[in-house]
Formats: sequence, C-alpha cells, structure tokens
Amino acid sequence: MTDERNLTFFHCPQTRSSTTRVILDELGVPYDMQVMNLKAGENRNEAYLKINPLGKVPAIRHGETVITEQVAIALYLGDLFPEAGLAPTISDPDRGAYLRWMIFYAASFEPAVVDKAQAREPSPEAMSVYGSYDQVLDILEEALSQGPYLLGQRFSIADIQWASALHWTMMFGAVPERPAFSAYRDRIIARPIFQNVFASDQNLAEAHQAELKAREK
Ligand SMILES: N[C@@H](CCC(=O)N[C@@H](CS)C(=O)NCC(=O)O)C(=O)O
Repeated sequence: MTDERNLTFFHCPQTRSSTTRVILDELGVPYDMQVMNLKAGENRNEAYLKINPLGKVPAIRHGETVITEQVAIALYLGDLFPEAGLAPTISDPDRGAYLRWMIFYAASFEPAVVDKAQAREPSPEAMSVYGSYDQVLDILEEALSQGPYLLGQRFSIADIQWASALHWTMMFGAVPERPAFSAYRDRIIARPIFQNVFASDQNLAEAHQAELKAREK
C-alpha cells in the first residue's frame, strides 16, 4: 500500500541530519527538504521551534506527525519503507540486533563520546548509562570486526548510522582510528549516496557561509 502523506525533512548541512539525508536517499523515497542555516541560527526561528522545541536537527514531518531524534527518525523511516529492505521487520531474527545497535548508538556511544570530548569525569561504572568509554569502543570494535556489516552479510540503516558516526567522530579525534573502525567507515561511506550527500552538504555549507559574510557587509 502506498503511503500518500507528504514527507518533509528539516536539514542543516554537515550535522547529524546528514545521516538522515543518507538514509532517505538510500531508501530512495521522495521528500521535501527544508534547509536551514545553522550558523545564522535559522534552526531557532519560531517556526522551527514548533517542530523541535530544542531547535535541533534532524526532524521530519510525515503528514501531521512530527518526529525528532535521529534514531527515532531512522527507525521510523526504515519501518515506513520496508520494501527498501534496509530495516529488519519485527518478525525477522535480525530485528533484535538491529534495534540494539541503533539504540546503543544514542544511549551509550553518544554520551560516552561527548563526556570524553568534554573531558568530563564519567560517573562510577554502575551509575553510568554507558559503563565506560573504553568498554563502549571495545564492544563496537568486536561487533564491527565480524563484518562486512553490523548485521553480518546484510547492509542496513544501522550501518548508515554507525559509519556516519564514526566518520564524524574520528574526523574530530573524539574516537581513535582503530583499524576495524576505519575499515568499516571507509567501506560504507564509499557508497555513492554517502558521497553525493557529502558533496551536496559541502556546497550548502559554503553557500551558508557566503550568506553570512554577505549579511555582515
Ligand atoms: N539528540 C538529538 C541531537 C541532535 C543534535 O544535537 N543536533 C545538532 C546538530 S549535529 C543541532 O541541531 N544543533 C543545533 C543547535 O543546538 O543549535 C538527536 O539525536 O537528534
């Protein structure tokens, strides 16, 4: 059954919403992209704060339904377009691992990496939502070493999420270039859609920078 509701995607180039953009393009579905200039603070305009009161991207609107939080959006889109085969369905034996790795990203990896990057002392292990930064990386390394994909032989949205995360965090030095991480990232981001999104986002970011400069004059 075709879903006729319009899909709008709220995007700022070279941010977490770039991952959502790759997911949408890998799914091969039509959507309307609303681009905001983050450096000009457009994500804090009144209209966008009605979409996400935190002013954060990504967000999507599907018909009347608004969804924020990149992992929620990724899971929603994968389920909305099952014919793309990028998300194991509920009865699929891979569904559990898929959910695990998607949530591990938001609930364990992100807080671990942000605490580390901010040089914040982690909470005592039993209180910490992620255990320790090293544990998180070791668990991930073990999973990625099985390869070629997180779900074994099958490419999924979890790979888009993780390759994108490793791409940015290793670029900024927040995660070390362990061989298993680099090999995995390189393999996934070589996909043409990743490369197209990187190039298009680079153009958008440059245009936003130019807009800012023009306004300063
Ligand atoms: N928990 C949110 C985090 C989103 C987030 O931090 N987005 C950043 C871009 S990478 C943002 O919109 N920052 C703009 C701001 O706070 O002004 C998610 O996973 O979607």
